Amino acid sequence: MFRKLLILLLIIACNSPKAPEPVLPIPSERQLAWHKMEYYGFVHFNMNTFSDMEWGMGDEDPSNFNPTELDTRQWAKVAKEAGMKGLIITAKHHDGFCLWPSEYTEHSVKNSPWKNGQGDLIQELAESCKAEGIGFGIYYSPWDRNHGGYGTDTYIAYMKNQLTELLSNYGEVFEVWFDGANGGTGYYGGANEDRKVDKRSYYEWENVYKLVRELQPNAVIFGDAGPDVRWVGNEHGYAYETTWSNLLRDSVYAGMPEYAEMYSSGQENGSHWVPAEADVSIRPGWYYHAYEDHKVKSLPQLLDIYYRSIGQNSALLINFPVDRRGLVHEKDVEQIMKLSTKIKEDFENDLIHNAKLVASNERGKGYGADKVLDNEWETYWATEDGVVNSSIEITYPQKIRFNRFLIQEFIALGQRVKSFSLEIQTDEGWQEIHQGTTIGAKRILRLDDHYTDKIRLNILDAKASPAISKVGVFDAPKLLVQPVIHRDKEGMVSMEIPESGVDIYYTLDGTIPSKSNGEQYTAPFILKNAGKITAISIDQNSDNSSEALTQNFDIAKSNWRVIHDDPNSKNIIDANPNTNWTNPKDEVIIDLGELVHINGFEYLPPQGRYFSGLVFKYRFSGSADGKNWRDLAVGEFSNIHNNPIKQEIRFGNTQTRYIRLTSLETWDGKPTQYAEIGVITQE
Ligand code: FUL
Repeated sequence: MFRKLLILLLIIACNSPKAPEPVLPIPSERQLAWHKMEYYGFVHFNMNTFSDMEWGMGDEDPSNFNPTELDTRQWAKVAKEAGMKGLIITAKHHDGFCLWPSEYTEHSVKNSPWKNGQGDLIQELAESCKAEGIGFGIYYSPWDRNHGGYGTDTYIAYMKNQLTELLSNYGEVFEVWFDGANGGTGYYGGANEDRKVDKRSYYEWENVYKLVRELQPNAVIFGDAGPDVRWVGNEHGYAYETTWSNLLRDSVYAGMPEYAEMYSSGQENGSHWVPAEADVSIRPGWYYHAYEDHKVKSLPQLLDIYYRSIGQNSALLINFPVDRRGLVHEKDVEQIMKLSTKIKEDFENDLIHNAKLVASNERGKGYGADKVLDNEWETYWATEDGVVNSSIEITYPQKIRFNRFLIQEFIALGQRVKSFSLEIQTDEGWQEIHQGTTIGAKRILRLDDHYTDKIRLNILDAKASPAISKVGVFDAPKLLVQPVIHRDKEGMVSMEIPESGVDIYYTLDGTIPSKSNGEQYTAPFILKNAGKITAISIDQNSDNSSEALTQNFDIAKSNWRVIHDDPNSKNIIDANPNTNWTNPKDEVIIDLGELVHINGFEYLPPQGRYFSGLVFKYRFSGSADGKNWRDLAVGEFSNIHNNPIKQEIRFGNTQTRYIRLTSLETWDGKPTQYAEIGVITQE
């Protein structure tokens, strides 16, 4: 009996083809485990949170670190609910302040009022991540603007000691994140000077990596040059149309100036497996600043990031700038949850399961087209050796509608595909709807709606026979967000939505638009007078719609003129919030072109990430002839620095042709800046 079974097994084994040969480089076990995480969170929280900085100098007083409601469990819960598989914490940023009571420095939580110096934030977060069942990672800045020995051997010993603490005392770590930004001015124990280091050799990276491997053998090490995971080369969260996990690793070092341009998308002939990780903050800054509360990324922005990172062969690391309370801010929570809901919706129903699959070539038993159907990483469709040009035909009993197509390579055998295309069958025959280059761990195509009963994925070029572990077909519901309404200086109104297959309807009487009420927006139109526009997005294929948005507009600024020689002064009446003007003087006069009844004025401060010269104390005056002035309002924009949104000041109705805004004091004493100035004519 046993002999018979053995013979049978032998026959089966002889008939099953061998797996394709790997194409080097290939991922290590730890890298493969990391690839499966795909999406995880970053937390930037330490001294900068309290000094309101992005890069502290290193001379900050530990007594400033004092969160009032710190709750690392809330962070971990948010990450978990958002679908993230782990959290990485800035244990020490460039300013050198340590979130754990390190034995090797006084510059840490142990000298802060938080928990009377008895707290250990790293411990708390490690426990919270464990309790929520997500991974725990450490960001450690090699650059240290506090340490007196930075630039010498003493600091390298310090760094190793600290890493030993971090990687020995807090359980399993999934990723160790080494920042490429390093070397420059700093406090350095009181020296207050500029210290440059040789980024290639100073940190003794080989020894540091050895230490990490010893203490955390399963952790991947992140750096510009890997060794395990590399930076994607920008802080917008985008990978590239062509993204190789292969990297010419020996040509790269952390912080090299030409990295982003030359290396960040990987190389087809890269020598080592060093996949990309796209890092991006949910707000403009990495650290919390109250003045960015109104700049949390919107769902369309976050969704775009998701598709351009995870959908382009990269992991995604989204940062939460935890606030001074010690909590992920409610606005950030709201947005990240919107993203996770949308992702779930988009990939809820994989239409591949209703199809019949036929491959143009199969390696044999165990490597058939059906292997792309299961959700197993380890099974895959592969062609015979030497057969590169190949395809899978996906046939449905009747026409389906789809707009997303997902492909995954079996990366354990290396990244193989160099180019592919997607076709659908139409009444006129096959029609190509997409051409792509790399696939890698995951590739997701965002497409217009297509109706067909046959889809064909063609592998056009590859390094060897392709090995595809998953293909997915989805009909993602439309992203129904409120239209963005813009009106220019001349009063020309335009509206935008991020997705095709969705229409915009609007009204001018304040009623809620629908397919039967109001107008469909098809082209820009003129609205010179003051008025309100209410707009909504409606799915063409259903009656699903976004919430309605009502936006008030005052009179168009078409006849206005800034009385100033500087050509940039016109930026403040161009109806574009992204153009500014810095006024060398304290006051600015605008000619409205005719006598106008006004009830108030508006000031929009600059909207860029770094701003100065925000008007704090103001005087606003009006004049019929530009000579005799009357003050209409004097006051202050109390919270403008924290919340630099449009300021609206009302006063009694008055008729004026010229308006003058005098900046009695700017927030930081710098010359006054404006994005826009406007008037309020409506009651
Ligand atoms: C950069 C740092 O300089 C930023 O402050 C932030 O930590 C970001 C994730 O990496 O290189």
